[in-house]
Amino acid sequence: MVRKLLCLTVSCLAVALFAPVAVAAPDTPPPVRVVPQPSSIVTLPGQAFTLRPTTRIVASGGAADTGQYLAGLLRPSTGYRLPVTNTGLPGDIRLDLGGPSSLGDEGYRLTVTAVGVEIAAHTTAGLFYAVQTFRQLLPAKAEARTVQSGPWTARGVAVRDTPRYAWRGAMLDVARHFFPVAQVENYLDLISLYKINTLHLHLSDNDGWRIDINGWPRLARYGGSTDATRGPGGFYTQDDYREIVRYAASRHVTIIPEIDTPGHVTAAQASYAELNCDGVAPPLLNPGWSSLCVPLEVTYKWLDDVIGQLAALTPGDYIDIGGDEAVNTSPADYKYFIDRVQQIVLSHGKKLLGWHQIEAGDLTGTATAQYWGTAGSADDEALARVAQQRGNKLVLSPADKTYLDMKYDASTPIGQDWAGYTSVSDGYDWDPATFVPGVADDVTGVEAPLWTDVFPTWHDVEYMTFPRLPGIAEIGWSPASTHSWADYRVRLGAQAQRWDVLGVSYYRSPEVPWAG
Ligand code: IFG
Repeated sequence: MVRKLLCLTVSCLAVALFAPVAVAAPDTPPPVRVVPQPSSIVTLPGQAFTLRPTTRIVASGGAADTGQYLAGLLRPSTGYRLPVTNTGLPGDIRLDLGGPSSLGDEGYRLTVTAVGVEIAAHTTAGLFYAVQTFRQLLPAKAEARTVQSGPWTARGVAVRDTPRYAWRGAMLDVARHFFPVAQVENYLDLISLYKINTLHLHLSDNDGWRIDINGWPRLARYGGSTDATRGPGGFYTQDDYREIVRYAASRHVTIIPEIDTPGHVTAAQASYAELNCDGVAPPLLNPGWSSLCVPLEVTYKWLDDVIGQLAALTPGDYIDIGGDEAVNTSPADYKYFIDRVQQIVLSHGKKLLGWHQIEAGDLTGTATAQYWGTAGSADDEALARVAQQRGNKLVLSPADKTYLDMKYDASTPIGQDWAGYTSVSDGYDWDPATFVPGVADDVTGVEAPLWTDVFPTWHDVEYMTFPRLPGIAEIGWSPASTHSWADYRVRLGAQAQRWDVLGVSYYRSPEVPWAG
């Protein structure tokens, strides 16, 4: 009563009239805004977990590596010891591999309450994905590499999460412009933040050959000596490639190497005259379309060496042989070539992946076609149906939805626009189950290619990747029922604070309500 009387005074009225918008108290944990949206997430009112200096990460046996990974994420920003132990107490973070098999290869359960964090999964990939979700519940400054002030509080949630599609990919074109191992590993860190599990490396093209092949030393040393803008080029030694594969596996990402054939081969043909039908090596960066010499037997000896060495270096199931834009290869030669190269891939114990034009060949059922047609393209859709009839799976990379080299809009300073502009909402608002009519059951996932024909710098790579890649990641992971641009744009807006802390260049699209 007294307070009410006092509040009749002018000052109190003034405060009441001009009180600032309610600003969250400093220790209010951030709202729950996770990307990709989990298949089931419930916030627990009144519950919150706070990381403390005494907090342990309880992770034993097969879970210990993920425990160490989580500790590595949080020690620098919190300054806490965060020991990884076998036993724990209330208030600790527990990672448990005893989760039910119903969680599948990548699913997990995450429970965050005042008495601790419980993570359960059936595999280490599931534990890893739970960690990606948990880190998004903490303040963005948890991503810092130097000690920040707390508090380190996350709102209480109960999550049970499993992915919609098995294949959630990114592609980095290191042929048009070469990026060293450290930057590929940086990309792996960023894509795995959003539960992407496949990185397709476009290792060869007209403009460059980027992987050293024993017995064919000029491929990398000469074929990799420049790039699409006549820059210094570069290449991966086989040890470099092994390191990329190792690092990718530590982020639960499978590497798929692409050697683009029979087109896009100028760098290889410039390196070895014998790979040319006329026995004459073209100049590097020779303009125009190219084609391997299909009738020449040495072409297949060369391919067997290249594919055999890549297969030995690649734990993943797939070798990608490209197959796109074979403009200078006759249809008969193209079909013959696809059949030959498929036999080589299979002979090295791998499955064949290629752009959807490969369906012109007699593919076996284990091949997968990567669809890059734009919306409503009848010829491309016809090849997608051939894939379905053969039992080949489809990975969807429609150029007008997933090509990260497309400009956001007319004002984008870099990029291409042959498939049109791809705004953040354009890249998000589509469904792989209906994009190509009639092949829904054949779709194994999605992939976002970043072509670097016109991107010489790493800033360009990040600026074009973010903020669109998280949308492809959500399309690949989250249930179709949760798909909503109105909801997603708010959750995406909350990612910017993390990218600022991580030092990621990104386009602040006017479509997104950027938080902070
Ligand atoms: N298409 C070419 C790419 C690249 C791309 C740039 C495919 C499968 C245009 N092939 O996309 O090499 O140049 O947007």
